Amino acid sequence: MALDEIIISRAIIDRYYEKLTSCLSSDVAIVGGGPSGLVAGYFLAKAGKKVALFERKLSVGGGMWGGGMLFNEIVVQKEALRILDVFGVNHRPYDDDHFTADAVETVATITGMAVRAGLAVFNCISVEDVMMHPDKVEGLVINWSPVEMAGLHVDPLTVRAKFVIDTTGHDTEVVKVVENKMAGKLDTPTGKIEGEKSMWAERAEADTLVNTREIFPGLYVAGMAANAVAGGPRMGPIFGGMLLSGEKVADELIKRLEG
Ligand code: 48H
Repeated sequence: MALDEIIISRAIIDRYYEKLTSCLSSDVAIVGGGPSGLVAGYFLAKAGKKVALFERKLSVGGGMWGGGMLFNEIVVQKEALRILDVFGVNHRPYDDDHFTADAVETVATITGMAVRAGLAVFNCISVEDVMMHPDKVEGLVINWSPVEMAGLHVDPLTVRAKFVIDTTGHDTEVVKVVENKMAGKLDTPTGKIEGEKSMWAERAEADTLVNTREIFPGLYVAGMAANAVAGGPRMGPIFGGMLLSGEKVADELIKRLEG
């Protein structure tokens, strides 16, 4: 065995460079590695699409790790169990309508399978803007999260994508950028972000699926962001809607890419 510190460094730099340069142009760029983004990434990658996911934090998983109020169990409704089954995540019934799964197992398993399917995950990178060629979102403007956190004046880099998905959760960060720069042009009743409403789990879960769609040419919303943009309610720590939303946006984009 002959381990060399410089080869270790070179191996990391080369491999990362390979991964990043191969994603300078992709079919789909996903912003936010919560449950909806990870599930969307899995199904797109599984279908053979080139797909990159950018996550601001060091770890993906978004709001799923903490279950409800840090009790790390999640609730999933019957309709979404088939998605847990795709990943082989264990679940058990609590009553006829509510099922539970371990939050840590769920995030770790979905993440592992998504990366193995071909999803390129870039953690610790924040999306700060979009690339837009006339009136269509065509990519993302990215920078290291620590640069953003330190408030350093460092110019970003840009990646191109045929479609972008905003899965940034409650904050709808990508849609906010588009709203600010293309006043009144979102596909919502007011042309703006309608804003998330208070808790109503059953309604919110149904709305999440309906609201998962293209909100501006080239820009889709999924997960919690879909409801926040459309003015739907929040749902609390039930995650079936997030999983189904990730599947729906992937299905729609696979059709668009192949159509
Ligand atoms: C890079 C970014 C940026 C950025 C944010 O919040 P998430 O878990 O998203 P969803 O929609 O998949 O799941 C929502 C769920 O976790 C939740 O909050 C629920 C069900 N709430 C109900 C309720 O009533 O409260 O993940 C979003 C991810 C996070 O990891 C962020 O760090 C990341 O997006 N992110 N990544 N660039 N600009 N903004």
